[in-house]
Formats: sequence, structure tokens, C-alpha cells
Amino acid sequence: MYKTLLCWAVWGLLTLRSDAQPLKPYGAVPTSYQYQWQQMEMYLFVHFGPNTFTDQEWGSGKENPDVFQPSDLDCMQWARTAKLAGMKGIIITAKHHDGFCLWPSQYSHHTVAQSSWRNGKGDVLKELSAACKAYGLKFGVYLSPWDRNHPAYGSPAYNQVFAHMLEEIYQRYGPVFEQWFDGAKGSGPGIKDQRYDWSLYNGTVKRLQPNVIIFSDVGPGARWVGNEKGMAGTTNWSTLNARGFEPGSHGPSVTSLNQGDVHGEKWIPAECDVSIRPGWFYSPGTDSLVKTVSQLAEIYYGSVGRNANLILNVPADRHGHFAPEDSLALMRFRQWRDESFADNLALRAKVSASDSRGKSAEFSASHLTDGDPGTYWATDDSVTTASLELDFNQPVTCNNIWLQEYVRLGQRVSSFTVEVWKEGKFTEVAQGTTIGHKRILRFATQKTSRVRVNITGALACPVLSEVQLYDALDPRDFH
Ligand code: FUL
Repeated sequence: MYKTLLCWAVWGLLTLRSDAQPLKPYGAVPTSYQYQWQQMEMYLFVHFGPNTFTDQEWGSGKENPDVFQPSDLDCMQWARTAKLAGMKGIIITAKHHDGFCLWPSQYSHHTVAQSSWRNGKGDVLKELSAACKAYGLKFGVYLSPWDRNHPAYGSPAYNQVFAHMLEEIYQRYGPVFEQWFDGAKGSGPGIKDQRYDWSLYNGTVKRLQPNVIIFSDVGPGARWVGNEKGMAGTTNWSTLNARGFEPGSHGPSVTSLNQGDVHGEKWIPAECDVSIRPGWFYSPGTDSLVKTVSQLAEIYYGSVGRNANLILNVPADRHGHFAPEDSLALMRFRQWRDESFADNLALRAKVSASDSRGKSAEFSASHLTDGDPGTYWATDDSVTTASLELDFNQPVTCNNIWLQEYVRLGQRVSSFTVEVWKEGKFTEVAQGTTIGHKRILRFATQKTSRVRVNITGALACPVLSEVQLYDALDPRDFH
């Protein structure tokens, strides 16, 4: 009896396997580090330095190091707040355009070591990297190659200085999850110019830490999204044609940065940078201008909801803290997300698909609601249009659909529609183009017992890992 059962089970497994062709990757694909980085989705940026105390956005580099004078630096408070806000890491402006180093670099005379702050013994990077470790957050660094203070700036020697600074940081404070290279560079009369050696900078960082994600206008790890509003394109490919471009004024077009390039040669996903205040640095004048939950929700939908990571800047104030206004906004933003996205209605549905690869359980639609990003539904190679359906016993109320592609096999979907069952027929409520790691579509609140997603275009057979359905709350109720 048992033998017979065993034979049937083995036969079943064998036939499951043999019916479905293995899936091949399509186009450029992420490295395993890029894939992990895309799962992070949201982290904080912290702008902090002499500008915090002088109320400037771009310091001249001539500031007296003594102006850097936080009265009570508390990186643990930053990390605790970031953790409670649901953020996965913190990236700090280790050196902004004014050249002031927040760590005691041997390669500059314009650093915390020259400041009277803590008698020249202070080290912000040391404290922040320890705080991130204590709270299970990832630690990252922003470094501006444009340096308005360093005497070597404008000569080839500066490239070595900059590479040595990177070495110091990686050797002393690592691991670093993301290296943020700013492409901004002033120009005009009296402003020195410098030809940057990007291959030296990238090579130095990669040598010391091969898994770091290098951010710039052209990656190679992640790309700028082309604006500072936190908004990716509604179409957003994680692929880009980067050849021939450089960070800064020789970067790709704003359209390419914002939307990626379909069939792009390299996997260089977008990251959206935006500040919680009008400026990047703290200013007492902006205490009443901290973004509301509605504004943050728009940014969330425009970044994470459009296949991009969000780096949200929360500047530290003159005490060396996050100001109460910013902390409160972060907590309310978290509360809106928690309450809106706690109940995934798709988990109550029977999920089916018009097609599944080789009719095999390995690629069946049931994987779309198993909560496992590593399993997926796929169709046969010849099929690039297909429908998914969620059927409910009881009607549900919904206004958000979340879709995810299994991007380790490439980004494929180029158009889709969302329909709900209403008065005996399907009615379209939303449509989109790309999906990628995550695409969230909002639609007017519907009460329905059937939801259908039609993939109407794809570069290769669609491969989706998850579908979720929510009834999101109005962020205005969280102000
Ligand atoms: C820009 C800089 O000029 C701003 O000051 C800020 O650091 C922003 C994130 O990047 O390029």
C-alpha cells in the first residue's frame, strides 16, 4: 500500500518537473547585492555638518571648524527613531561640498579634529556606525567629490586624496551598504574645476567592500532618479544604458534617469532622494514646514510604489538630534502604513491564472499569495499576455493593488490593467506600464468579490512573485 502511494508521489513529482521548461533570465538582471538592496525599500539620509549651524545649503569651505558644535550629539536617537519609523538604514553626509569631514581624516585639515567640539576628539561616523549596529540598521556614507576647501582640489593629486578618504572610511567604519556619490559640482568664475577619476573611486570602494551599492547618476549599483522630489516615473525600468555617461553634467537624460531604459544594457535601479524639509540641512526656519503624512504618502507611492528605493532625508539639528517635528512626522507616517497595509485581502482569495508554465505547480498562481518573494507564477515562454484572478467568498473593500515581479529573472512586464467585478461584468479601475520589484496602483474604493489583473504586454513571459490587495486609509487622518 505504502509502496504504491510512494510510486504515485514520485511519478507525480517527476511529471510536474518534466512538463515545465526551466525559466531563463531575460535581459540584464540584478546582482544578489542589488536584489537585497531593493528589498530594503526605505532608509534615511542625514545631512549634518557646518551648514547645520550656519543656515546654509552649500557651504563655502571657508567656515571655521569651530562652527561645528552640536551641543549633545546623539546618534542613538537617530537610529532609534529610524528603526521605529520602519527604515532599514541611515546614510550620512560624511563630507559635503564644503569639504568638512565628520570623521578625523588624515587627508584634510578641515575636519572634526580641527574643531573645538569635544576638544577635537569627536567622530560622528564612529558614533553613527555603532548606533546603526546597535539597532540592526545598515550604515551608508555620502561623500561629495566636489570639495570647496581642500587645497589639492583642482589638481590630479586630489583624486588620490579622495580615494584615501574612502579607504579610511571603509577600513574604520564598515560595513557600508551604500556609497552615495553626489554628482553636484559648482562652476563659474573663481570656482576650481576637477576631472574626477570615477574608476579610481569606484575601484577603491569595491576593493574594500565588493558588496557595496555605489549610487551615482549612472550607478553602477543604483541610479539617481533625476529629481529631488522623491518621484520615479510611472514607467520605471531598472535597466539603463550607462555607457558613455558620467555622474554630474555628463549623465544620462532626466527621462532615462526617471524611467530607466527599456532593454537597457545594465541593471541600475532607481533611488529617490527627497528631504522631509524644504532644505537638505536643518534650519530653525523650516521647523513648521516638515512634510505632512499626506505628502510622505505621495512620496511613498511615487517611489517604493514605482519600483524605486526611497532615501528620505531627516537633517540632524544643532543639538545633534532629530527635531521633534521630524520624529513625529516619521512616526505618523509609519502608523499610516501599518494601519493601511496590515490586512492583505488577497490572502482571503482563491487565486487563479489564465495560464501557468507547463501547467506545473512549481509556477502556479498560488505562489502569488504565499508571502515568499522567492517563489513565483510564470507562463510558458510563448505567452506574454495573461490574466490573474482573485476570487472572494465575501465581497471585499479595496483601493490599492501591489504587484511584484521576480526580478532576479529580469524585468519583463510593460503594460497591465486592473479590473473589478461590478454589476455582472469586469470594469477597469486602473492601468499601469512597468512593475519591477514593486508597483502599487491606487484606485477609487471598490466593493467587489472578484479582482482581475491583465498582463497586456511583456518583453518575455511574465514572472510575478506576489500580489497584495489593501484598503488603504486616508493619510489626512494621520496629521
Ligand atoms: C545635491 C547637493 O548639492 C545637495 O546639497 C544635497 O546634498 C543633495 C542630496 O544632493 O546634489
